Amino acid sequence: MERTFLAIKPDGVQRGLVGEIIRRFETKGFTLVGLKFLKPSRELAEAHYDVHRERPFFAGLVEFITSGPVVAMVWEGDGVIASARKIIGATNPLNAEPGTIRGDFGVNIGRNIIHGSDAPETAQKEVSLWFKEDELVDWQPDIMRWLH
Ligand code: 3AN
Repeated sequence: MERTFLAIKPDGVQRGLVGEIIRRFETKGFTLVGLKFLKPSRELAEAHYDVHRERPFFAGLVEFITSGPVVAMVWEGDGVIASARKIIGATNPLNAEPGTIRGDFGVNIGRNIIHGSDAPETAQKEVSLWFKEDELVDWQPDIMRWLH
């Protein structure tokens, strides 16, 4: 089953959007298999954004992502990588469609609330960068079990 890495950035946490964001992925039908709340180290942040190392915004991006707590998550489901990117919306919140997380809550490209892996290779790399294998839980939702 496909997995993706999502992280609610310090602005999303500070603005009290954690519950709202998790709700969107839960109600879509994806399954949460890993969750942690942490203030990322500089080393972790630089490894995560390694592909952007040469970009002018790299230093500011690392500064921002290490400035406060982040909700790091792994979600599972059919097509979850591409679907999560749609739910998140365009990188620049001013271009993101209403109904997407960035379209509904974001204004600034440097403060765009949430990160989502953009492809299977990056998803795999980011999941193993942020989580140890034994921090991920293998389980299947079984709603009927609680209703009968
Ligand atoms: P996305 O997060 O939509 O995959 P990327 O991978 O192009 O976007 O960029 C990674 C992060 O770098 C973005 N989430 C954003 O916070 C930051 N970023 C991208 N472009 C800029 C920019 N022009 N100025 C400041 N920050 C940027």
